[in-house]
Amino acid sequence: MEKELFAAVMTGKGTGAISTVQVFGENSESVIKEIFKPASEKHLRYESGEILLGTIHDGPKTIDQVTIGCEADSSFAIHCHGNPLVAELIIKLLRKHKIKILTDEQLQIKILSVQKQNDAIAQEAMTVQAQAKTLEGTKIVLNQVDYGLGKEAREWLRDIDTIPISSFHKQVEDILSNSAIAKLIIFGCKIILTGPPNTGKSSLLNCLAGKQKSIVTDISGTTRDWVTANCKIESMSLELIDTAGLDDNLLVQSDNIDNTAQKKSLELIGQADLILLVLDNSRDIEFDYGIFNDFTGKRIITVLNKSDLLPKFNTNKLPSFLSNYVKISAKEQTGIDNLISSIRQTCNVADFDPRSPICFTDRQKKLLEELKSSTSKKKNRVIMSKLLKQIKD
Ligand SMILES: Nc1nc2c(ncn2[C@@H]2O[C@H](COP(=O)(O)OP(=O)(O)OP(=O)(O)O)[C@@H](O)[C@H]2O)c(=O)[nH]1
Ligand SMILES: [Mg+2]
Repeated sequence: MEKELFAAVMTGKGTGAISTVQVFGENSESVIKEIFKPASEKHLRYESGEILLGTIHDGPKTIDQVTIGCEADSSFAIHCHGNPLVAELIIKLLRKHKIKILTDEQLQIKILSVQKQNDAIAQEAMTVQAQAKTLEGTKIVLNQVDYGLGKEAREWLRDIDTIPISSFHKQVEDILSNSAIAKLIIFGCKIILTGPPNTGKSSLLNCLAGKQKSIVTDISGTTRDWVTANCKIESMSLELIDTAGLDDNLLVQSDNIDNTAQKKSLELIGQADLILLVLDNSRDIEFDYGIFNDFTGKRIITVLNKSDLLPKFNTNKLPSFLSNYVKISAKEQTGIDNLISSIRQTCNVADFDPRSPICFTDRQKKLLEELKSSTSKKKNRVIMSKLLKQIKD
């Protein structure tokens, strides 16, 4: 039976200095030999670790001068010039040779499932990438195999005798804090819209979700049940939750529907990744910010809505943990771009490098926590090996 071969452009869509086209599958060597003309036959070996210089050609026509990295187990990386047209011509040529063209993520998964059966991080990456809410999230997870966490753990094992334990601990701490950011990109970010009644929370949800999801009226206390909407903003998948306006008078009242809605609002605030506190910029109201005292460690943005009207709100009254504010008008849809960039900055996702080492499963997190509190070299070696190989206790 004929063996299937696969290829993908592994580099980004734009023009760069070089592009990489990866060819993978049993017999890929024979196709490479057909399309590649080496610069010299001397010492020519298509073996793992070799780098070959030459040209790719389609019959008599030369496509580009390239280097080819021979990687383990039937995998070749063709590094050509960065103009996307060159990579496109190579892909076209590979298609002629009955090679199936995949996206870079699809090819990475194919390679992981064949080559990395004993690699615990690779196996976990294959499962988790399918659950990722954004393409950026998929990339972060897949990058942890050859770069990120996998690379870090392999280097730790290599350097364990020369690097002081305190330096491992620092690196583990960085990984754990980066993981909290990556989690928002991979699994999505839960954002709660809260604030006093009638400030425009439902209007803001409709504005961000780009559709009428929540009922908007000028009657205070319109939203009683919570309404959710999902939307994608750049690299983030947001779950927006609109809640009943927070009213401290209602909270102290005995059990009724409003009181229940108020309590539910507080519960949802506790579960959110980010709180948007929506206030009315056109009114000078008294509001008990003490309600948020329990949530001061959380990411909070104060949204001063109705900025299309005459400003009456005094921002000096905001306690310091609420002083990160953005002025918008949900009605006129102004200031929304500023709000979005504030969301990305507050969540630290704006400049997140997808190759940063992170953990993305409970197993990895548990092992890193163990590593952080261990001062024994012997124990650390075992933990690091477990991280890479899924060794049972
Ligand atoms: N001028 C102006 N009016 C707005 C703006 N945003 C909302 N409104 C109006 O304010 C009123 C309340 O809006 P909602 O979105 O229902 O407010 P809410 O915070 O969800 O209210 P509750 O659910 O009752 O807590 C409505 O009449 C909206 O049209 C805005 O940016 N500018
Ligand atoms: Mg509402």
